[in-house]
Amino acid sequence: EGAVVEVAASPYPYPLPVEHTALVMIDFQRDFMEAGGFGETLGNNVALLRASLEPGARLLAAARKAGMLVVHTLEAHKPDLSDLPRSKQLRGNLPPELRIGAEGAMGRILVAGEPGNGIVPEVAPIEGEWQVHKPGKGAFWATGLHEKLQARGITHLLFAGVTTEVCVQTSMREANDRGYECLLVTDATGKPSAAYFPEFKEAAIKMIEAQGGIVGWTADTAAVEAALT
Ligand code: C5J
Repeated sequence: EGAVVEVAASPYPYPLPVEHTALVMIDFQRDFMEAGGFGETLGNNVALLRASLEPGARLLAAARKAGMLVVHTLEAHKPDLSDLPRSKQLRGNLPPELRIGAEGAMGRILVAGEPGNGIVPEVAPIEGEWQVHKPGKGAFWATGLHEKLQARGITHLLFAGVTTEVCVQTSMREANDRGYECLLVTDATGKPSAAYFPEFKEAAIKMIEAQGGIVGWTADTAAVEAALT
């Protein structure tokens, strides 16, 4: 039931049932996009991700206008770090003062409620949009997100956010295995020249589309906007 529009996508057109589709904005957090956060402590050039913000904001506006459900995820640990596996805490071989939970330039690194853990203003959530704290890279592990989407009748997911090669790709693969029809919005995850690892991003897009869309579809923001208007 309800309107179904078609997005010009790869590897073939993507039917988008507006009332049964959610936009999932992955981890547009200061911890990944600004200096002094988790992304930078891992040695990344966080400025490279900022190209995702303009298309991300346009996509958000288009989804809101169409009345679609919007879900924002945050990679965020509880202040007592009870949801932080030891393996994740120690990964990277960083000194204790740079690990998750340590005090950084924007508060405790990757801890819920700290300034650095918040979503950047360009794509900030508004009243009524879901905010999902996730302890892992994927949005479906230990979050209850699948059950909530099922209860809401959501069958289709559009993915934007950072980083394509880690949290976006993990979440999309988790969703694909749970039966969702997934579409990666390529420029709203940073243009190919704007990822922590541009070559990983290009490869991620190819992996998704390959074999007849084995993980789902890809399209740019303009294609989604055109379908929704
Ligand atoms: C990472 C993320 N890269 N949001 N997190 O650790 O992609």
